[in-house]
Formats: sequence, structure tokens, C-alpha cells
Amino acid sequence: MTRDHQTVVDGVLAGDPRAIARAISLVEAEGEAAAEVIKGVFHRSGRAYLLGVTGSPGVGKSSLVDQLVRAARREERTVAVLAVDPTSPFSGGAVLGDRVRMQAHTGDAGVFVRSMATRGELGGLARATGDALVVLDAAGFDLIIIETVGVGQAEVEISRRADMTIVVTMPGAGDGVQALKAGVMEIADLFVVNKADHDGADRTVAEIATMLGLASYGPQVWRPPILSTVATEGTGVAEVMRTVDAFRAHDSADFGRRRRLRLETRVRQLVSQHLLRHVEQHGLEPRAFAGILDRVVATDLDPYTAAEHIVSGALGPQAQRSDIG
Ligand SMILES: Nc1nc2c(ncn2[C@@H]2O[C@H](COP(=O)(O)OP(=O)(O)O)[C@@H](O)[C@H]2O)c(=O)[nH]1
Ligand SMILES: [Mg+2]
Repeated sequence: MTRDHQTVVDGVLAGDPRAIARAISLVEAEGEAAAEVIKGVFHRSGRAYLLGVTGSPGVGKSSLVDQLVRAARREERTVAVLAVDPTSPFSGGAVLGDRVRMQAHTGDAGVFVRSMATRGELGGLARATGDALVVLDAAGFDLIIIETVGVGQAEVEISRRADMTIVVTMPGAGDGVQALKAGVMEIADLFVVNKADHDGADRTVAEIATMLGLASYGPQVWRPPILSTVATEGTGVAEVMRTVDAFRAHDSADFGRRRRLRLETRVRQLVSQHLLRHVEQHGLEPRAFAGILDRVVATDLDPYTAAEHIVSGALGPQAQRSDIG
């Protein structure tokens, strides 16, 4: 490991905010440095509780997260916030509002806030988020809150990394229950109807309750509660925090199972990444891939056969060697 990376790793383990920020930038870049950082800090991870907060833009996720941070700090728990917004990293108002809210925490070493925006593909963002969570976990934060915009598959995937997911919505036709149906419904452990100072909050609560009523829950199964909040005023936030703790207590047996599943997914991802790199670097003569692709493009060769050919060409000799030795 380079001295620079060792310094970053030591800083993360000591909880130094600048080192944590640098480590997250390195894992975002997804290069050799990302691997070195994770190798250096991983042994200290596995203790933080990961709370996902998801919902459409503007429902009040960041305002709620800010309140949850305050509540956690009052209990002297340390908190890191990772805001993942793949939609528009510089959408003016929202970002400005976030900045103002988060400035309230500057100078508090028990709070760390970081936003990650997409560059390019969402799958990469999901991967980098996973590594960023490992960094924050190893840095010793008790609670890590992941704010994501709950619209697409990648965001749902990111929130699957959490131990608990809060789905936030607000009253009003545009963002009622309809918006929730598209995949985020299943991942909710708690529903929050924010902006309860607006008209129609009770109706939105009732709609969600009706929809949940259609699903059947066994006696031991957690039935997602539906709470209302006014995040800008902090109303209802204490109840949200109590529910988070209640879920955590209820769910303690699943905590380890979920963590195992997350790590399994990560190891599998890395295996395929390594294999692909191996195949590309060692398995093929220069230009051979382009040649094979030319044949696929000309419908001379189908993609399945092409892939089988490439992989067996790349792994064949080595596989034989390890059979022998
Ligand atoms: N009236 C009202 N406005 C709120 C409430 N919560 C958030 N807002 C406002 O809604 C806007 C979007 O909030 P924000 O937290 O940035 O939403 P996000 O995009 O989901 O993170 C901001 O102008 C907030 O001040 C609430 O409970 N009531
Ligand atoms: Mg936000």
C-alpha cells in the first residue's frame, strides 16, 4: 500500500473527517486505491446501523434526515449521512437547502455529511455507495443514514443495503400512493407521510394503510407503521426515532442474515469484475476481442458462443494447471 493510502486508512480508523472524505473520493473513483482503502479498513466495519431514507424529490427527505441527525445527537449517538442523488446533482434549490441545513452541524465531530452524485452508470454508483458505507462504518459512526431518491431500480438496490428503510411521501395527488407502487412499496419498513401540515395527510395515511391491508402479515411479521411528520418543525420525529429503535430490536435476528447477503453480493460482484479483467488482459490476443465482436456484428457468431469461446480460451490452460497441482 502506498504511504498516501496508508495515511487515509489510519485517518479513517481514527475517525478523522478529512481522511473519511478522501477515502470516499477514492472508492468513488473505483480504482486500485478503492481496493486498498477497503482492505485497510474493512476489519473495523460491521457495527453501524444502516438506515435508508427514500422517496421522490421534494417530499422532505433531507429535512427529515436533518431532524433524525439532531435526535440521534441528543442521545449522543454519532451519525453519518450519505445522500445519493442520481437525478440532478446541481438542482439549485434543493442542494442549497441541504447546504444550509447541514451547516448547522459543522463543528460537531459526531456528524459527517457527504453527498454522492452519479457520473455515468447507476450500477457504478450503487457499488461505490456500498464501499462508502464500509468506510463510514469502519470510521465508527453508530448510525449511517442513506438518503436516496426512490425512483429507479438502482435506488431500490441502494436502499436494499440498509438494515431498515423509511419510505417518505407527502400528501397530494402527484406524490400519493401511486408513486409508491413502483417498487418502493416492498422495501418499506416504515412509512412517513411528511408535510402533515398540508391538506390531505390523513387521506394519504389511510391510502397507504388500505394498500398494506391487502398484503397479509403473519403474527411475528413486522407490519410497517405509517407515521406523519412535519419535518421542518420536527413534529413527529421522536416517534420516527422510537420506531427505528423498535424495528431494530424486532429485527435483530435478521441483522446478521442481511449483512451476510450484502457481503455475498459484493464478493460475487468482485469475482465477476476480476474474471472479466483477467479475460481481457490475459485471455485474448490483442485485437482478438474486436475480431470476435466483428463476427457477432456480422451475425456469424452468436453472443453466447462468443462469450463461451472467450472465457474458455482465457481460463482453459490455467484451469488445467490447477487440476494438476
Ligand atoms: N410545509 C412543509 N414543508 C416541508 C416539510 N418538510 C420539508 N419541507 C420543504 O419541502 C422542500 C423540500 O424538502 P427537502 O427536505 O429538500 O426534500 P427532499 O428532496 O425529499 O430531500 C423544502 O423547501 C423544505 O423546506 C414539511 O413537513 N412541511
Ligand atoms: Mg434531499
